[in-house]
Amino acid sequence: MAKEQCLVLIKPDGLVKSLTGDIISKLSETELKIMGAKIVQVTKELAEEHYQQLKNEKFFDELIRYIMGEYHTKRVMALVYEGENAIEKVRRIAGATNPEQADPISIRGKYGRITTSGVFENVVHASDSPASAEREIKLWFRPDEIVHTIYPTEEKEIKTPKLIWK
Ligand code: IDP
Ligand code: MG
Repeated sequence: MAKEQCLVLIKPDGLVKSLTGDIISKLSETELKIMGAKIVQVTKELAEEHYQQLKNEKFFDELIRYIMGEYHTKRVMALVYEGENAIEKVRRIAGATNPEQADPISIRGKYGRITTSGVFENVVHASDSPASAEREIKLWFRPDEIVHTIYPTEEKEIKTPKLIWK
């Protein structure tokens, strides 16, 4: 089995409930390596791009509000995990999409809930295939934010104003 990557997001409900430590500890059982990690304030553009495949679902607008942090805190933790069978290992520990159907000892089973308005607050996101992992990692991370080059890169001269310390 070849080395695989998996994008993990700790969603805003996970951050507001201070579950980041528990989630990262639980995921360490996989013995996968973390290759990148950061806290992100999710824009509408990023949210819609991330969940592009679900844009025709009736829950899409609420899902976008949820991942942007409108219900909790405007922060998401994004992590890149790498290792053999990474996607299956992470998704097994994450649990089923519907937190009420998730194994009670999985992350979603333990900490997730469905709100009365029907939002699946399921605490984490995990890529579901190598192709979606590649698409998602490239969406959430720049090449220099990951400790080694997973996907081919190129050097390009880009002149844009950059925020620096004053
Ligand atoms: P996954 O996160 O287990 O891969 P997807 O089908 O890719 O599941 O759905 C992405 C996210 O959309 C879910 O994690 C959940 O937050 C939300 N979602 C999926 N299905 C439903 C639903 O039936 N009702 C409300 N939210 C849903
Ligand atoms: Mg998915």
